[in-house]
Amino acid sequence: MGDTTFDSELFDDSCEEENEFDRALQEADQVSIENEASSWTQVPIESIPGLSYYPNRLPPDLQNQIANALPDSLFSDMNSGRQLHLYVPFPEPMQSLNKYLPSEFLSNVWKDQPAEASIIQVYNPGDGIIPHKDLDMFADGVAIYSFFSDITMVFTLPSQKLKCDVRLQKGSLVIMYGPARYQWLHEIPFRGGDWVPLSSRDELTPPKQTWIPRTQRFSITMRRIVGNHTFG
Ligand SMILES: O=C(O)CCC(=O)C(=O)O
Repeated sequence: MGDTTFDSELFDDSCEEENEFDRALQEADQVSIENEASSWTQVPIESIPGLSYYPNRLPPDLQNQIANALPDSLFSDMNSGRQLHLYVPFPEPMQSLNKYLPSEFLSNVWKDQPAEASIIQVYNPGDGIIPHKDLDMFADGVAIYSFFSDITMVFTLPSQKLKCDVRLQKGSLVIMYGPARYQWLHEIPFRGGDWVPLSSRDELTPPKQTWIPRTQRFSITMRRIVGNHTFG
């Protein structure tokens, strides 16, 4: 993909009006998160059946090879919500993503079959994806790899007002199947940054949080298609 270092040369962020706008946006994001959080119970990832998170899953070399194989136009920072849908056979560097899926997931959920469909999604700061369950045309088992930067994905169970924030780090993999795929919703809130807990010194002290502004991120979601699905 193209060199993203030129961004800072093109956009002079010393402009006071722009800074004020950014500050207002950030404050609005932070207030709305605080309001939302108050009425939901935050649960740990381990309490959601079928949800697993694997940090540092992809070697940095493979992350770069995959990013370099994708069209530059995907990574424009002037557009939001850019997507690319791919079906097998995937381009060469992406084929190896199957190798980094956990073997128990491959054997128990995908019955030793590789991914058939993938979607590449680019998120500029402020972008997100609404709360949803994946379409029924996709079989059980969804695997999402993260690239370039970290972002917070939120899992919710509205009937019980439960929520779980999962920080998806660059190079990580998140897997959902069973209840995590069919009962829980997942989303990426549309905002410019995320509150991230800092590790606390002991179990009694509640963790402090820090606001981390987002930078461009992309994800690759890998799925299988249900056996009886007809296209058209
Ligand atoms: O980009 C992501 O990490 C989430 C993608 C997603 O939720 C989806 O493709 O259904």
